[in-house]
This record gives sequence, structure tokens and C-alpha cells, in this order.
Amino acid sequence: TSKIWAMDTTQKVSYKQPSVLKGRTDIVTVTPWLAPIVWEGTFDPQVIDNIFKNLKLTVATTVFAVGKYVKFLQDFFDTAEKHFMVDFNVHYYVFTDRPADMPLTNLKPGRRLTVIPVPTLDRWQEISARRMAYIRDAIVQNISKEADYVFCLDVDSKFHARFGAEALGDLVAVIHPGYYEKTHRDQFPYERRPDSTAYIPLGQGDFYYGGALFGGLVGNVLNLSTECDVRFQEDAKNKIEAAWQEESHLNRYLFLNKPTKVLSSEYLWQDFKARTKEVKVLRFSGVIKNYGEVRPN
Ligand code: UD2
Repeated sequence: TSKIWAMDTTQKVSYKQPSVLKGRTDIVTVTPWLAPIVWEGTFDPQVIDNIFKNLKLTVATTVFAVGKYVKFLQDFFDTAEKHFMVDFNVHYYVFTDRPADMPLTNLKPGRRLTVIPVPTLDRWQEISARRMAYIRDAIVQNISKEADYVFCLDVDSKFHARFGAEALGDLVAVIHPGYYEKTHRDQFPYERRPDSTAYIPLGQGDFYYGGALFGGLVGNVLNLSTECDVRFQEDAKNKIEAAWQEESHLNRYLFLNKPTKVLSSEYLWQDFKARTKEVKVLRFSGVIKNYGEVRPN
């Protein structure tokens, strides 16, 4: 459950006076259902850290490295240790079929890593989509006993700057960097076939969320992963695979169950895409990869 945002009075923090009139004007900072959209300049890291570090939270983090994707783990960890939830208890769960090829990682105090073996699958679509079932199982078996929040991340990614407690929320999603500017909702790559349980009709939908990052309170991510997997299985029974696998199911889930915090594209960029002026701080991005080289087929 959510905790009270109490200041830690043992630490003296002096920070800029908040204003209800002055702030960034080039971006929108709240959704129509009043969830904050997190951009640089909308939060004060000092205030956030003063409140959240006091709560002694544990943030579980799931990351899949199946097949050749193990090669991305080194950079993922090196950069996560520098920027991701620094000074929090972080428990990484790495799902891999190649535990022997895992890089050696130097984790800071308070940070742990557990390897969960998964089978090798031949279709990348299946690997990506099956993540929901593994996340659900890991939450039931381990994560729910020890963590407050969980973040589920793509491995072919790097952190570049602070990615901290400002990103925590009850149900957290990120705007996909490919569709944040002017794309009309009818152009979003949602699943458009009514036969799929991920279907979103034309004229509906809020944002296009990226499958590379989602999270929230452990119970909420359990609900999300369970429902997305049920729907993926139902589709499989009907011999249909959603356009963007679990990302399509995630989008459908988040259309119906609105996120309580939305991370701007600062929190998920793609390295091949030129930076735009609104993105003042690049925090996390997908690296450029040769699909033919890293995917099983
Ligand atoms: C998009 C999404 C991704 C996922 C996918 C669905 C973004 C930026 N990316 O990326 O999150 O929703 O579409 O199709 O929103 N993996 C392996 N081994 C494999 C293949 C995949 O471990 O052989 C894991 C790995 O953790 C990887 C993730 O699955 O990061 C997603 O796969 P991807 O990066 O190939 O998908 P991509 O880039 O098309």
C-alpha cells in the first residue's frame, strides 16, 4: 500500500519554494485523469529523496536476457548501478537461459541480484510476450515477500542520468518515444483486430506506452502481469498474436486501468532517434541493435 510522504526531519533540506503559477510551459505535466507526467523541472530531487529515502523501500527490478541478449547485461548493470534508484535497496531479477554467460557485476551495498533460469525459446515474439507470465510468477514466489515496488525493464538499454524515486508510483507507465509528439491516436500501433483481446478501437486510447518499462506497487504489477498473460493465452488459443505482443496487451490494460504516474520520454528514449528539445535530460534509452544478429530468427 502507499506510504505517507513524511519529511525526514533529521536531514536539513533547503529547496526552492514551490509555485502553482510558474513552471515549465512547453510540455503537459498532468494527464486528464490527474496523474503526473514526470519531466525534468517538475520535481525537486532533494525533496523527493528526503521523503523517499526515509521510507526504506525495496525496489525489485526484472530484466530478461534470453539467448544473445545476455550481451546487453554488462552495460545495463554498469549504468544502472550509477543512475537507477541510487541509495535504495534494489533487488535485480535476471531471467536467462545462459546463466554461465552472465557478466560479473559489482553491486553497491543494499543491492542484490537473483538469477532465474528460463527455457530457450526460438521465437523472439514469444520471448518478449512470455515475460508477463514470468514476472507474475516471480512476484508471487519472491518479490511480494520483500519489495514495495517493482520495475520491469528491457535489457537492451542503458541509463544515462538520474532515474530515482520520482519514478515511483502505484501504477507507472512510460510514453513510447516513437509516439509522443504529434501522432494521432488512430495512428498508434495498438492491436486493431477485434478478435484479439488486446483490441483498442479507432478513436480510443490515451497514449502509446512503451513495453520496455512499466512498474508500480508490487500488487498492481501482479494484477497487470496476470491479466496481460491471461489475455495473451486466450489469444494464443484463438491463434492470434497481438501486433506488438505484450506491449499491445500492456496498452490495452493501461487504457482500462489508468496509470497513476506517467513517465515522459526522458525515461525511455531510443538511441537511433534524434533528441527533441523537450527532452532536457535523457535518463534511460534503448541501444541501437542489429535485430538480425541478436534475435533467434
Ligand atoms: C519493443 C518494446 C519491447 C517489447 C517489444 C514487443 C520498447 C522500446 N520496446 O521492442 O519492450 O514490448 O517491442 O515485441 O517499447 N528478449 C530477450 N531475448 C530475445 C528477444 C527479447 O531476452 O531473443 C527480451 C529482452 O529483455 C528485450 C525484450 O525482450 O529487451 C524486448 O525485446 P526486443 O528488445 O527485441 O523488442 P523491441 O526492440 O522490438
